[in-house]
Amino acid sequence: MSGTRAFARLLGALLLGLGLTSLLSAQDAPDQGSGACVCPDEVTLAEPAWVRLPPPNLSVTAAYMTLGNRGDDDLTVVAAESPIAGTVELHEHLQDAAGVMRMRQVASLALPAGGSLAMEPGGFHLMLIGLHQPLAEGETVPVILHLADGRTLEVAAEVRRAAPGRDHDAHHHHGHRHH
Ligand SMILES: [Cu+2]
Repeated sequence: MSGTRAFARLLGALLLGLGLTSLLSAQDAPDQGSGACVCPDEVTLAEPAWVRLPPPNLSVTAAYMTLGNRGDDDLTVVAAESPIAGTVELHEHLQDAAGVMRMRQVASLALPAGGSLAMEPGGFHLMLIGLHQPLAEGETVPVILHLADGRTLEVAAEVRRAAPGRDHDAHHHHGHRHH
């Protein structure tokens, strides 16, 4: 009797563990088995891709993601595009002499062998310029990256107000302004 009960408890724990594991892996490694990234074998999507929801009437925004390179060769991102934007530029953020953060276009972004390329707020990012239509929070848009060797990555980026897992803004809703 007790053996059966112990087995049932073990099975339950196993199932719970599996459920949690699949939940966690779905968040941590969206490239695995999902359609989040159509990438070369050695390229992983280490952090999910997302596009910042732009303010209304602004036709410019930025896309972020972290790529991993588990291969033996350094890779270089040389261009990007998206069907939702007229132009996509590779950008970096820099502090100028006056201490002001500015962004500027760069010709390429390095994805070193065994390393990663973080595109995140305040750092490297993709600038989506000339949005063809307003974006909606929660929708998924394709972003295509071109590597120097001619291969491409197609990533599904979710339109969000803030970075996944860094959703501090959610706790600071100022709500609707009443005039
Ligand atoms: Cu920019």
